[in-house]
Amino acid sequence: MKNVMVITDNVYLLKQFRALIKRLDLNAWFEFRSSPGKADNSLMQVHELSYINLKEEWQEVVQSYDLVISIHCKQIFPAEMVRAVKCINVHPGLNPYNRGWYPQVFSIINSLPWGATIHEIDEKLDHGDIIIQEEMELHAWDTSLSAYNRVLDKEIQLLEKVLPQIVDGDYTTMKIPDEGNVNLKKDFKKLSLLDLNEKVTMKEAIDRLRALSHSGYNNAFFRDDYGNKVYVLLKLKKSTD
Ligand code: 0FX
Repeated sequence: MKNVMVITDNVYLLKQFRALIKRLDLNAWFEFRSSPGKADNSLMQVHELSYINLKEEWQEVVQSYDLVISIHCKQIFPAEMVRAVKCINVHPGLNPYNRGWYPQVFSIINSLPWGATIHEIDEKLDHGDIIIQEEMELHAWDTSLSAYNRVLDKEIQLLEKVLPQIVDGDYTTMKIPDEGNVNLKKDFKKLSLLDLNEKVTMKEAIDRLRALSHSGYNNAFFRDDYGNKVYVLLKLKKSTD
């Protein structure tokens, strides 16, 4: 029986993952944790997850677990920890393209391939050897939100295919072909301020706005003549005829 720690800060994926392991009936015991201050705390309390601070507690993890799975865990895994225990990441992007934050946002803007990847964690962000990945299409009518909703389900589908092998330590991997590119939270923040005098094509404008349209978040904004901050959210609809 393997001891597996699953760290997630995403309530939807937590629910889907719990349902998945029930279906798969694996020879493993799963302990679930989330990150202090990173997850939606009220929702995580409903799901009875306690926190783990990896910087402070990684040695205990190494001693007690055979495998650690990050399913949108917001903490960077300490290098000492990833060297000492097998760590796997479930990522909403197609490594090595747009590694890091919010891959669908950046792929809408820079047209680099996008999808979902499950990979071993090494010392660099979204960089380790790939266990499985699948490219997904971004439609002209996608916003950040519509693409994001699709990739969450793809991550679970990929987990369904490889989780038994991951638990058994019986899988093959593929090296990333090159370093690709990385986006950080500050790169996302930089996209949010719209310069009303910037000259761009209509495609560039629509892509920037739809990439920043994620209902529930105020992302893209401009300042009016009085200094008011005005948020912009784009709504797109594919014709049915
Ligand atoms: O947890 P997560 O879904 O994913 C992020 C990274 O994109 C991912 O590469 C990393 N492995 C993981 C640990 O963290 O991110 P989130 O729940 O903070 O946000 C989900 C989506 O919501 C994001 O793709 C874009 C959108 N969003 C989020 C924030 C915080 C916005 O549009 N604006 C925001 O301010």
